[in-house]
Amino acid sequence: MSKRHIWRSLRIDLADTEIVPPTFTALANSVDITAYGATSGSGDDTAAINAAIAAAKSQGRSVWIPAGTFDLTSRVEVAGVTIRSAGMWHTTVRGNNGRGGFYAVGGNVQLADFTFAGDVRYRDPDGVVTTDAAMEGNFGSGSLIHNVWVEHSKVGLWANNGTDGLYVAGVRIRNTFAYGVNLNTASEEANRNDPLSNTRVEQSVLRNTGDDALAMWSKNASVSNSAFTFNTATLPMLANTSAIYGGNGNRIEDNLFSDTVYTAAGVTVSTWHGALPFSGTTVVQRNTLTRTGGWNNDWNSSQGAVWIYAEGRDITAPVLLKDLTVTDSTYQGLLLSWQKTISNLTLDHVTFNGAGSYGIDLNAAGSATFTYVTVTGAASGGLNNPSGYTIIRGPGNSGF
Ligand SMILES: [Ca+2]
Repeated sequence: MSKRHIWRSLRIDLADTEIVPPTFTALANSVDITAYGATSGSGDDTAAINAAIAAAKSQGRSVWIPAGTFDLTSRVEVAGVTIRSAGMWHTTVRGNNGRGGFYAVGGNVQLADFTFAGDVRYRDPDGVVTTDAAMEGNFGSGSLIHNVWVEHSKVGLWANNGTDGLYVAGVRIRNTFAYGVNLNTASEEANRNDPLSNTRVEQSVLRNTGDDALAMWSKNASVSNSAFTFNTATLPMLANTSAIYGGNGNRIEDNLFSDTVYTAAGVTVSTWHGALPFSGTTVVQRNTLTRTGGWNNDWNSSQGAVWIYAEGRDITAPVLLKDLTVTDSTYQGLLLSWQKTISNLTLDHVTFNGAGSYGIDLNAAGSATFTYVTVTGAASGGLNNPSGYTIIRGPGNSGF
């Protein structure tokens, strides 16, 4: 999409401004895609970019995408290659007819300093793939994605089985039709049992995603030792600003989450979606949640700003909720659901300021420890505990 927006309507809801940096210069000794037939502007550049990647790999060089606009009509496979560009304001790689993107098939993939501008205008039906993620695949060790701007793709980053040691920073993902980032093991391919490990997404901004802005999903194998840190996620049109479905020792830390819309929480920790069991300690700390939570028409029920949802399996491995500020939640501040056991849950220094229903709503079996947890301004009251959930009260609690 155009990077300069002109509003002709009478009201502006949001404007982003920033100082556009100058174009970066090509890395020394890199392979320029224009030397392999890519041309800025019209014309499919998929073959040229593939040729440049092949040449770069054979020569031990990196790929350079200069300032300009280049077109993909299908996914480009990447492994063992660095692709750098003139900057997200200067180099645009466009998708066409819903297709195009970068598909990792191994380690040492570096993608940097460009915009991926898809033209996706609808969400794929379940089980039917007619559109591509901007970035997808198994990003093996040594992989790095930085300063990439994604618009109008199916998904921003779908990193799956085999991804290990991927570091993502400085990415902005907006206006996708499904996830912003999903670190998952849901591959149906031969690597479906490979785990995903040691991956971190930070200092990134996600807005108006069509599903979870930031998700980890342990489907066929464990997602472990991975983290979402120092990100800002707002306005997912569906689902959560962040979610962890199963997995081992993952973390959501130091993020700003706000303004969820539908079937949504600010942070979800759940065994939903066929997730494998939790193991290790799942940590959610130092996050700020503002106006999160949402309504689910399918269930005719609400979802809390912080939502621990034991669906397919109990959640009995430790979950730590610490140093959270949860403000003006649409429904509950904290919701535990539904009917299975949630134990080894700890809340430490969690503040619930304002909630559209209960501050704390407990609909599960099990027990949790509450220390320095405060509830104020909850419309329906500080606590609802119809399930007789065991509250272990430490010091410093109030309002529930
Ligand atoms: Ca072209």
